[in-house]
Parts: sequence; C-alpha cells; structure tokens
Amino acid sequence: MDKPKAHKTALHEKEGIAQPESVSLDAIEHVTKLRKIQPTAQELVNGILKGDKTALSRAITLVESTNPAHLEKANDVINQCLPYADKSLRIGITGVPGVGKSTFIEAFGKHLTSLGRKVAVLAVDPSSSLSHGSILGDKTRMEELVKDENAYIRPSASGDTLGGVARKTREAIILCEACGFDTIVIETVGVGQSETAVHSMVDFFLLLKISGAGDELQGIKRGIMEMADLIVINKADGDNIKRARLAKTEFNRALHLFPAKNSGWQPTVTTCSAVTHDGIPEVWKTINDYFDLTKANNYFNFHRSEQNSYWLTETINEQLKSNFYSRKDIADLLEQNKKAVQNSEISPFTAASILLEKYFSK
Ligand SMILES: Nc1nc2c(ncn2[C@@H]2O[C@H](COP(=O)(O)OP(=O)(O)OP(=O)(O)O)[C@@H](O)[C@H]2O)c(=O)[nH]1
Ligand SMILES: [Mg+2]
Repeated sequence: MDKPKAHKTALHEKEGIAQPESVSLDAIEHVTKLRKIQPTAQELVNGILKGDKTALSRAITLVESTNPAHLEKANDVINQCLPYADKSLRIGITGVPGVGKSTFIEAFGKHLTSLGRKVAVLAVDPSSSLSHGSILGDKTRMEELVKDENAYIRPSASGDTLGGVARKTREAIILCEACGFDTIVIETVGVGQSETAVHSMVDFFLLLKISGAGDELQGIKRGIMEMADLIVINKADGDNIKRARLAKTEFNRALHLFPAKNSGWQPTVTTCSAVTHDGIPEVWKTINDYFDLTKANNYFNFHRSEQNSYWLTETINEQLKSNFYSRKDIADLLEQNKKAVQNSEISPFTAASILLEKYFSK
C-alpha cells in the first residue's frame, strides 16, 4: 500500500471532498435557482414597511451595490420608502478608537429599547472599506443589542470614497426609518472628514471622550468640538470617576469659548460608564431636551431641509466625478494630458479644459 505523502508545509491544502452520490441534481438546481431569485423592488418595499429586517438588509445591500444595473432598482426602493421616512431621531456618535463607542452604543441602545424605542445602528467608517466594517467584528461588544428584536445593527458600507460611503449611509437611514426604526445611531471613528459627513446627516452630534492625564483638550480637533451638541466622558467608573469629573469641568470651560449655535442649544458635558450604565439615562434625557428645544424653535425641520439640499449637491458632485473618471476615453486622454502637464508642455488649466470639453461633447 502507498504511504500517504507527507505534507511539507502548512500551506498545503487538503484534497477536496467528492460530491456524495446521494445528492440529487434536481435539488441542487432548485437551491441554485432560489438563490438567484432576487426580490422585486415592490417586494422589498412591502417587506420594509412591514418591519421585516431581512428585507431591510437586502435593500441596504442593493443600495450599497456598485453594479450600475442595481442603481435604478435601488432608487425605486428608496423613493417608495421616502414618504415613510423622516420620522426618526438621528444621532451621530464619534470618538477615537478605544474610547468605548461600541460598548456605549450597546448600553445606550438597550436603554432606548427598554423605553420602547426601535434603534438602528449604522456606521460611517471609510477606513474599513477593506475589512467591511468594524461593527461586524463588534457584534461581540453589542451582544445584547444584536439579539434585541427592536434593534438593528448594520456594518458600515464599503466604498472607495467617503462621499460614496456617506451617501449610501444616508440612503440606509431612509430605509431604516421606513422599516419603523425611530432612533438611528450613526457611529464614526472620525477618520479624515468622516465626522463632517456624519454631522451632515444627523440631528444631534455626540462626542465620546475619556479622561486623560489632565491634558484633555490636547489633540482634539477644534472642528469636532464645534460640531458637538454633547460631550460624554466615558469610563467614569472605579478609580476613574474623579478624573472624569475633572475632565468634565475642563471641557465645560472650553465649550463656553465657542460661539453660540444656530440651534439655540448650549452644548453640555456629562460623564457616564458604558460598563456600569451609570449616566446613560441622563445622556438620553439631555438628547431629549435638545429635541424638545429644536422642535419648538423649528430648528429641527430647518436643519433637515438644509441637509437635504446639501446632499443634493453632494450627490451631483460625487456622481459627476465618478462618471467622469470612469469613462475610458477620458481616462486615456487624462493619461496623455498628465504627461504633458508634468513635462510643462501644457498648463494644468488648459489640460483641464481639454478634458472637460471632451467629456461634455458626448
Ligand atoms: N472601565 C470601562 N471600560 C470601558 C467602558 N466602555 C468601554 N470600555 C472598554 O474599553 C475598550 C474599548 O471599548 P470599545 O467599545 O470597543 O471602543 P470603541 O470606541 O468602539 O473602539 P473602536 O471600535 O476600536 O473604535 C473595551 O475593552 C471596553 O470594555 C467603560 O465605560 N468603562
Ligand atoms: Mg467599536
């Protein structure tokens, strides 16, 4: 009898297992066919409006698809969902890695569902376009929320550009709202301009921080402080409570140096522990105060319509750009012109007009 060959490296793969003879070809064909059947736009919309999370997930996948053939169907679903959207509270949460965003969202989300709210968690994280979203790996941190019938967690969309990722997230918000989620939490790690993108799609912006060694304001981007409606110092538990309180005082002082907000809201600072849940109900109460104020002074609606027009121009810009660069004739001409510009044979402005003329001539 032949001896089995010794495998020299760990990379050696096992030989495949042959198809058992007992599997019927008809059954295989049946299953493959079922997999290929894609629900129609109408079926997706019906499912979403009934609160079906599977239909919601499929619709979000459709919206995220880069296949141009899916665009029309995705737009159809979104337009049909639009009249049912717009009724939620949209909350953005940002903070550096490790600050406790996932743990906080788990505690916060559970608190909201215990009050009868329906919570959807989405993420804008352009850095995770390769790993398909940090929330996915995070499902262990959001163990309870994942199992909660009244919660929906979706890993971040993948995409090449922040604009693209952000647009898909905005469309996902509409779908989640149509599916009956009344609180949308959008998380971002704050890479590049992602806070600005998230800020432009939420009603309320929460900055999560932890207390440092007394240098709280070091290394914090001014723009983020300006955007924040609430700063929450997390991990205020155990030995950390005192330091968290000191950080709160320091942030409070800093906040008062910023000009008043158009919303009429004075941003505040609070402490919490995502682990012990201390301070979580207070965070929700503050957010509610904000909504009471901005709904009464009409800033809430004004802000949303401003955001809508912002997204109109953003989407046009984004799509013009992607259409321009994806055209083969333009790509070739761009290559030629780049060389000419590098060799100073032609000015960058002339080259740009040549390219744009070519683009619009078709
Ligand atoms: N003591 C204490 N630890 C916390 C608290 N919140 C989070 N942590 C811990 O901090 C670590 C990071 O928490 P995450 O929730 O993963 O932080 P994150 O901001 O989501 O991190 P990224 O996903 O990497 O951006 C984990 O080990 C948590 O257990 C808290 O309130 N108190
Ligand atoms: Mg996380």
